[in-house]
Amino acid sequence: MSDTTRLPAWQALIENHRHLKTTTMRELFSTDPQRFKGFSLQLDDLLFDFSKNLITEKTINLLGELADQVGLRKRINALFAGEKINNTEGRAALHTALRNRGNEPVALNGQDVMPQVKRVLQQMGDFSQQVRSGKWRGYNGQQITDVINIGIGGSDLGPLMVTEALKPYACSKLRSHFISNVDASQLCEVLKRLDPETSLFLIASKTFTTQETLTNAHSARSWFLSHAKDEQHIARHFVAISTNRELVTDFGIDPANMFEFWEWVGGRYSLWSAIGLSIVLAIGIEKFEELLEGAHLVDEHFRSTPWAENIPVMMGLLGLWNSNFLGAESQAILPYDQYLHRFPAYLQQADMESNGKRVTMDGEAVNCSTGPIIWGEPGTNGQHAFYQLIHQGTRLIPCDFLAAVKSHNPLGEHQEILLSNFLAQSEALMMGRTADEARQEMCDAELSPEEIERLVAHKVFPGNRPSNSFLYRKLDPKTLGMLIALYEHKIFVQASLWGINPFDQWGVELGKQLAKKILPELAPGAAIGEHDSSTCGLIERIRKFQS
Ligand code: G6Q
Repeated sequence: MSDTTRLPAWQALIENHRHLKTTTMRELFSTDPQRFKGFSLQLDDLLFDFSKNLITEKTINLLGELADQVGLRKRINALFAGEKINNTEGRAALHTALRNRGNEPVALNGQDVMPQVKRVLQQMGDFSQQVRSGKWRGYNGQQITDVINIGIGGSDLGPLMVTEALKPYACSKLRSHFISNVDASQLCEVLKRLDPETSLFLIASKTFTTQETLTNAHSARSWFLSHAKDEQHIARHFVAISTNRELVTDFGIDPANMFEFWEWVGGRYSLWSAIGLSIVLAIGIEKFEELLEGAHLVDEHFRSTPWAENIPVMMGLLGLWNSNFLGAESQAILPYDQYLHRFPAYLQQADMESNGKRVTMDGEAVNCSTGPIIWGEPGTNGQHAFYQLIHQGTRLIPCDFLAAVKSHNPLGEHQEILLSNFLAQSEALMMGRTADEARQEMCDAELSPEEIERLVAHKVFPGNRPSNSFLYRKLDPKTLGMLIALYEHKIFVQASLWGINPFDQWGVELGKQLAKKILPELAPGAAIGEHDSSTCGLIERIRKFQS
């Protein structure tokens, strides 16, 4: 794996950046009235405007050359071809097969995976139809009213985010709940509101070994049995989503109630698989298929479109430009769409677990910063909280703004107010406000000359701060599928540019191992093992308060 920072295009980008440092986006916009046209792309109902970045056509060409020089086309082909691109785990990453809506086969080790993908999708559709229609009943003959997904990480964040985002399409007779944290407070608060006779638990775990999920699943099972009394009733109230048939059976779930997926589906890329069962129960199989169609549309776009017209490729390249050349350390995700309120948290895992790596696929140290810190909150709330730092702080924070033109809840002027704020923020970040403009404004407000000079530095906005805008007609399942797939591929593009493996997550292992070692030490009277003095001190304090 060659060092990306030594490639000719990287060196040329350094030069390009040196040149661009002497200009501003404000100037670039004023000298080119066609800038929006040149730096925006359209796919179906979605518009991607990246004109508010510090780039010229030359930058875009050089970024495209960088993509060529790292062999991005080959990487994309390998992804779709089911090659074992997750080299540290010896696995393919074939989430694109889960949303393959065409008729073409998808081969993995010479075998078409599509028949099994379609079979599970059919099983999800049949099951959800039974539950939603009231045919599937609890042990006392009552209809199911509450669906509780128990899972964590990739087995929680995706389905939770999508279920929230597509609430307008949800069945009003079924309430959705998501339990992830091993902190019992989350489970107990939900159980308080449930009736065991009408509750359906989905135990979502790829491995079926995850400590948090199994602890929550066992507690839910005990709670259920304390009411139902008979283990036979479990079959009507617990189903599993997993790759591990044996452990599912050991837990007491009938394998007939197991929804299968496969090792080639990474946890954080799994909402398209049986892990999406909670979504199907909420919105029905037809709407779920529309979500898959949106993602498939982006897959086709991603694998066949030239770099300069390829939205996820441009997202990846611009992110790299902002991080590695302009020095940005984070990336804010700012949906002006309340239904997307879990989107930043979902992307936090998708991006940070994928690209939070410091060695290349060959184990060599990387020579530049990799995955950005992803964070964000819906607008307009964030404007009254942290935007101050984005506008006038010392750090450069590229922002992704997302908005739907049409609201699911048209009410008075709400949507126009929301959209005017969406537009104003990216304009303000790009334009800023000069000292002269600030002076003029204060002069118009009849402030004294002394007061104006005292305040002017505080009223200046540096501007020249980059952002992308995503504008779509309405947040429907297809559009959501497109948005998620765009970000998934953006992450893949960046991993390819940096030469890292986005599909493993060894970084989560060490803490897990230590927690297993510490757990028995928290028992009364148990010996405390060898730790640093801070950890020992904390353990002793816990034990003191426990007693
Ligand atoms: C995602 C990660 C991780 C995983 C959880 C849950 O890519 O691998 O977040 O999804 O640790 O794992 P299980 O589904 O196996 O319980």
